[in-house]
Formats: sequence, structure tokens, C-alpha cells
Amino acid sequence: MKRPLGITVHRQIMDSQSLHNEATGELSGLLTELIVAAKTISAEVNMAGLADALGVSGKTNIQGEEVQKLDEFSNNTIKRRMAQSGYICVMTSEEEDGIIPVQEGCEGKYTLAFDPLDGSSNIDVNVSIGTIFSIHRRISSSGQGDIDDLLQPGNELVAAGYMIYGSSTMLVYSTGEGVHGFTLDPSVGEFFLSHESIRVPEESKYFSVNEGNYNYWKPEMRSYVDYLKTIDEASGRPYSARYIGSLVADFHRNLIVGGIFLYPCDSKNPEKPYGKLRLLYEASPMAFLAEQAGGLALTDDGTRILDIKPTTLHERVPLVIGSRKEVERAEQFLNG
Ligand code: AHM
Ligand code: MG
Repeated sequence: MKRPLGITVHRQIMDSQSLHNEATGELSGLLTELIVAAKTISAEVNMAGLADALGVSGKTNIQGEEVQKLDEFSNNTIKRRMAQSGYICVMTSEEEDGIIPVQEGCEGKYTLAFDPLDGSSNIDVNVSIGTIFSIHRRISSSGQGDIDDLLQPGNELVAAGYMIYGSSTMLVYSTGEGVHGFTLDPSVGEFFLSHESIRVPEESKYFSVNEGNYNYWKPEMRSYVDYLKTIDEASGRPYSARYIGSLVADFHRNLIVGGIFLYPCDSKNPEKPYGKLRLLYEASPMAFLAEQAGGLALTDDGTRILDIKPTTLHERVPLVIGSRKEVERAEQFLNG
């Protein structure tokens, strides 16, 4: 049943909690705390040009990338709020090398992996960026969590989602019962249900990939993109290209209107043979959302993203994600 607009995200979270007799309210509490962090980040992002929040912080992260001031602000906002929330036992962030402990005495039963501000190259130029999160149940029994609590495959996710700071701020998340989207009404500071039970269209005529890497790709990948651009009007080609350069924004677009996003293996940097995107807090949560919305997420060798068990916190993985039939078609080119 379609519900009227005006449903707050808190109402939705409580409704979904009530479907589970065993629920203790901790996941609801965790999501609520994350939403507060997201509103804080959203407010800062919206004021960025006025509040001396743009530019680099002068630091370099574990990935060897320059840390922007807003990256640092977002990381600290989530880290500090969640460390004392009482709902998680350990965290990991794109911006930090090792695991992030929680405050002593505040250990809870979940874990949190997050990319505090995805789309770093777009921060200073007013293009959509976002926060990505994934939540697992801890494996260890009590006390502070450890790295094994975090190194779990996507098929064990309890919840995942993102906030996109775009023409409006949206929260899109799933607890395994479909994907729902909420839009922030800044005048009341509340997220309202705007996109109920999102389904990604099965087919599409859009593709999103950094074609600047074309000559670093494998021949199969080049053939696939050549095919998408070949004129064959009866088959609806050429496809249209849409590449924003923020995973959150590219994924969100494809989720709503259909499309395929690829960040495949390339030979650009021998130290990064598996492309650029990180499994734990980029590919895996997006794969969870894609599948929950009826889409598909595979690597460029055809492995299901959700079945990959991470071996390190920051490992990278090639990603082919989006409309089901488009991903299947891409796989035919990539793997025969
Ligand atoms: P970031 O997490 O440091 O922002 O890097 C990840 C971003 C993704 O949002 C995006 O899909 C990708 O990098 C774009 O990379 P490229 O500039 O190589 O196309
Ligand atoms: Mg990122």
C-alpha cells in the first residue's frame, strides 16, 4: 500500500522495528544517531562556501589522498557521535588507517563501516557528494570489537545506505526489506519519506564510467563501452553517458532512472590493480541496496559483490552495478 507523504524516517524505522519481535531497538537507535550526524554534515556542506570549510586540511589519508576539510569534519562528526552511542563496538572509516574503537563502557552489538564524504574531488565545486554506511552484527561476544567484526561479507549486512548532499539532501537505506528514500526538509530538520520501495529499472540507456581510463582497461572492457556507443537505433544505441565522479551521485541516479555504473580493473596504477573503489564502505553497501532494489552488483570477473569476504579494511574491488539486464549484458562482454 502506498502511504501518504509526511511519514518521517523515525516513524519508518519504528514501523520496521515492530515487524521483528526480537528487535531490541538498538538498530533503530543506531540509525537515528547516524541520521543526526548526517544532518550535521548536510548543514556544514550547505554552508561550505561561506564558512571557510572548503579546501584541503593539509593531511593525507591512508589511501594516499589529500584530506579535504569537509572530509575531516564529516569523519569526526560520525566518529565522535557513534563512539558514544552505545550501539556499536567498533568502526572503520575511509579516512582512518586501522579500526576505530568506541568509548569504553559504550560497546554495543553492531559494527559500522563508513565513507564520511564520498566524491572528494567534487567537494569544492558544488557537485553532489555523500556519506555511505554499512552495519553488521558483531561476531565477538562482548567488550570492544576487533577487526574480524568488521571484515564481514555484504551478505551478512544488517543495514546499509547513504546520504546524498545534492539539490536536496536525501537518505536512502535498506534494512533488508526493500530500499526507501527520504528527503530532508531543512525548514523543520526532518527527513520525510519521498521514495517508497525503490525499484531500479531492469533496463536503461545510460552508462556511467570514467572513460578517461579507456586505454588502461582490458580489451573486453573497451569492447563493451565501444558497443554501448555504436549507433544501432533499432537497439536503442548509442547509450547516453552520465558520469558525475561521486559514487553516491552516480549510483543514486542509476537507482532512480536506471543505468549501469562501472569502475573496473585498470592498469593505471600498478598499486591499485582492482580499480579505485573500496569493498567495505563503498561497493558492498551499494551492492546491498542495488540487490534490494532488484538490481545487480558484480565484479568485472562476474563475482557477486555481496559474496566477497574482505581480508583488509581498505581493500579495493572492481564494481559493475545497476540495472539487472545492463549488468548481465556487460558481464557477457567482460567474461564471455
Ligand atoms: P573518494 O571516496 O576519495 O571520494 O573516492 C571515491 C570516488 C567515488 O565517489 C567515485 O566513483 C570515484 O572516486 C571517481 O573516481 P575517478 O575520479 O577516478 O573517476
Ligand atoms: Mg569514497
